[in-house]
Amino acid sequence: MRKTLLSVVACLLSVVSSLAQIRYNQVGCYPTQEKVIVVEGTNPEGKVRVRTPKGKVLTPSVMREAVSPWSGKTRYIVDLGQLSATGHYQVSVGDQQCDLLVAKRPYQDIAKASLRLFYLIRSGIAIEQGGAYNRPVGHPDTHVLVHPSAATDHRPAGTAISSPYGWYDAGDYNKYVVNSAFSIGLMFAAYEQQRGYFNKLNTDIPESGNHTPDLLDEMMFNLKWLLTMQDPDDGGVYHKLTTPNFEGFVMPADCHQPRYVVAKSVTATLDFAGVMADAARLFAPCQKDYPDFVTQATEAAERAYQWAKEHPTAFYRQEQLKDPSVSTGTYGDGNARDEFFWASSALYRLTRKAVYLEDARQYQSQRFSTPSWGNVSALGTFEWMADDELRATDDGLLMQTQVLAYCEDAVKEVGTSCFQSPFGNNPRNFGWGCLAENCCCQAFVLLYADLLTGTTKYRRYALQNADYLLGRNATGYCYVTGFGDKSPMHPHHRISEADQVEAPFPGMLVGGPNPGQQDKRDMKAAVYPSNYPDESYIDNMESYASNEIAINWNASLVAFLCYLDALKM
Ligand code: 9MR
Repeated sequence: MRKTLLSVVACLLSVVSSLAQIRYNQVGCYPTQEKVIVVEGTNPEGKVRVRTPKGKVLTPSVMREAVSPWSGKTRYIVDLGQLSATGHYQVSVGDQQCDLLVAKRPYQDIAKASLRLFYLIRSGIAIEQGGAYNRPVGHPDTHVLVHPSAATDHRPAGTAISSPYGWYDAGDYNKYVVNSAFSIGLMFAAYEQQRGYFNKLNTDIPESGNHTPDLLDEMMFNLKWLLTMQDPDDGGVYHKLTTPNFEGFVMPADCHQPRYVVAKSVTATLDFAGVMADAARLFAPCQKDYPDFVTQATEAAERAYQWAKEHPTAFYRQEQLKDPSVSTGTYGDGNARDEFFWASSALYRLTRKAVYLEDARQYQSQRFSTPSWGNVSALGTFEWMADDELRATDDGLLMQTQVLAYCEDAVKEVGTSCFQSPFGNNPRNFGWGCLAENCCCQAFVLLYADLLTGTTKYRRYALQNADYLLGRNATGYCYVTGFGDKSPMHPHHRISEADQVEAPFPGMLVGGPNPGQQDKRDMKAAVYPSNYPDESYIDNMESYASNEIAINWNASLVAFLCYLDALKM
């Protein structure tokens, strides 16, 4: 009888413990970073064991519980303690185990991979330094047609122009000015506050041996393309370079649809002006490698801005395009105030012309918001924060207060959150591209705020978002390809799907949980496993709304992870 009871209890215990799931940062932690795991499924009190690299066994307790406001699931938050010696820690809860790495530079490899990804997605050249990911040239874009929506007397519809290079935007093969300019702008903002770090960062690209930092070389590959998107006759900038419809899942060299430049837009033109002004300023020390660029970029930026002033309501309206109609990404935006703010601020920093300062003052925002392709006002604020003269003005001081108010608001729910992180506590945190636009960008701003004010106040919270991103979350995914023990294998990324390599390109951040599920009706086989905001994710190549990759998302990953790696704490 006793034996039977014992075996029933043992059996029950094993069921309970096998339900326990450990959510943890699968990439690694700094020695002085907080080491928290989250256990789901069963209360692990008394069952958590940590074997240190020296073989000592620790028995940490549950710090608190939190119930998910939308799924009702209970999460147990366990602080493992300091664990400050470097090495591998074996953490177990019942029969579940994981390996937590503590290292001096835990984010070094993943930070580098996040930037190197941009090399792998270069268009118009053969990839020859990509190892298993080498591929022949595709999309030369030396014969791109002017779409009727972009026609002028000088360039009637059907005129062929050359518009090579640049990065592919995302899972698709098109090149979009709004997103390209934003991505570079964000990485420039990161670069400006951490030049020492970036000047040493080597991403093994063809330009690594020149005199320019690799980050700037990589940006130049896309800037060269951006310059071709400006109409030389009037200074306006085409909204995008695109095929009429998305290509199939084939390699670049196998794509043969005609490519077009389509309508000029005020948002693309202002983003172009902002990023060219930044580039003209930041490439000034790189004349050896890029002798004519500063003059060219300065002129291009000023002309673009002028065009935008003359066409303030030229918003991109894809539904109006015909002969052919176009169904690819829109990057549509009906408000250009934030783009005016960024572009005029960047142009003022470059030229010190009063007219740009007047405009920047007029267009500045009332509050700081997370940088995104659709709202670039943060990039304008970063211009003010990085410029000694602007930062010290009344407006500059006000903007600094707004950044700090944003940070305070971001961290206020950490103590009651399910995953001990600023990101992920509100259903609105989740959506298309949320891991970049909300998680990484928020963390980047927290680290940026520390640099700005000379404190270390917010780094703890930024690191918590890293924990979330890299595995301490509701799905248990480390959302960056090639890192962690459970990471996306089937991103919505044409090259990764069509090449003969099983693993996707490393260093790609997927969009992440998206309860909007806008792709649901297009998915033939895949089915979302859950409708809960933070679990609405599927690692399937059909899922463009939760599992795509994109340059703006990887730009936020670069900004965030490189700052983390630069902390060296
Ligand atoms: O990142 C964009 C997201 O904010 C939008 O909600 C979504 C739908 O318009 O489009 C996303 O951008 C896509 C672009 O339009 C085309 N290339 C792939 C991009 C990532 O999904």
